Amino acid sequence: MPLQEINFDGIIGPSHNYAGLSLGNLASSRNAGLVSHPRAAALQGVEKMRHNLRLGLAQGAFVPLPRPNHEWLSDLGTTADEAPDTVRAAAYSASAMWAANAATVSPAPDTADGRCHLTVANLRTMAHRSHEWPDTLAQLRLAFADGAHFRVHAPVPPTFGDEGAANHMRLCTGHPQPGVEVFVYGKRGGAFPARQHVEASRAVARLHGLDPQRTLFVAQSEEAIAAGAFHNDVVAVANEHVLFAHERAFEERDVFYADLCRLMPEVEIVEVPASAVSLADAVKSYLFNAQLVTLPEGGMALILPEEARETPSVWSWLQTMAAGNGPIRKLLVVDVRQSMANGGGPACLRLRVAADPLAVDPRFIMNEAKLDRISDVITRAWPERIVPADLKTRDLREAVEAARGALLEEMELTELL
Ligand code: SUG
Repeated sequence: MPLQEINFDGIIGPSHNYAGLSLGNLASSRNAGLVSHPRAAALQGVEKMRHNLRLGLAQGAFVPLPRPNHEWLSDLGTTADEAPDTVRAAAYSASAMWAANAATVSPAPDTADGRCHLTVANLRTMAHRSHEWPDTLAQLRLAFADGAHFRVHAPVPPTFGDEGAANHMRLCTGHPQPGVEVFVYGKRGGAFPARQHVEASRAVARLHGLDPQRTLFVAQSEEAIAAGAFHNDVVAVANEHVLFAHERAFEERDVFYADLCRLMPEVEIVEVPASAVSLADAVKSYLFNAQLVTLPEGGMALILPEEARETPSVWSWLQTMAAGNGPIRKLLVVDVRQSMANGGGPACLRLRVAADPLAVDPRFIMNEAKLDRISDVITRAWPERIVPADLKTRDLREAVEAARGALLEEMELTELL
């Protein structure tokens, strides 16, 4: 089978809760302490995968990580019972659902050795995300074990923050063709942290054996980070030859666009002016956190969160765009509200890997029957709701651990237990 884009979604874990852990992520801060609904959240995620399968797209999934993370708590000299509340909440976070932060991926046509390279992200800026990588690495090494096709790298040293594919875009004339890889980093973010360090991006590009002539390092605008765009994928997304971005996404927009046009004359830049959609509306609606996909019948679609349809400036701009002559013709809306309330839209929930699906461990590749079985486990085993005080209880801990165990049994992935 030829190389194609596979979207791997993070299955939303049974400990999904709103702990307000991510400074600079406005939804996370705003919704801190709310009651979460893990079962509904995970079912929303499964329905998004089903929606994409029905479009004829290749779909994969990653399983939730072990929560609470006892190993991490033990490294901190504590336990789930004794840890301070914020540390306990960090140990319980289901944040690995946002698979766009799992790793950076360079498909085989771009790399020196002709293999697809993945570097797991160290996620060092946020405590609750900094302990994801060892379990994510184990999972990636299982899913992409075929050394003839894949090389999976350990994270770059935590001196430099790396947040994975959320700060990386690939432009190409078609997925099997060599691409231009764009690494977006942050310098400053006003009161908020800039999570992606340029040296981490440069290290990933070197480890992946990318051609320096076809690799760009682009600074995210300080204004965008300060407005709540804690990752580039909150203000820009690319697919094949199309870049869809907010006018204020990049620090030196003109230089970036000129470089891109020089390296890829076929590029089409669909830019949303700030006069039509403010950065605040872009962040609130997650317009750019849509999945921009190429449909099997041709043409591109945006898979948008409901919040984009509910934001008048965004929806009216989208309607005009889709009716015009541009490359994006279809607007498809999905409900991922539980994830959105923690700042994760449709694109955050997936990691794109352009590869031959037959080279991937089949346990991670989805079809409708598998999604039915996964949703049965979720319906049976995921907690219906979590209030912050529940994290202190043995009942919740046992329920969360049993739920993950049941899913791994169902997916025959018990080596990840
Ligand atoms: O890292 N939210 C995640 C959202 C990640 C979205 N990913 C992309 N943009 N690709 C984050 O800020 C909130 C957890 C909490 O507050 O409970 C959280 O981690």
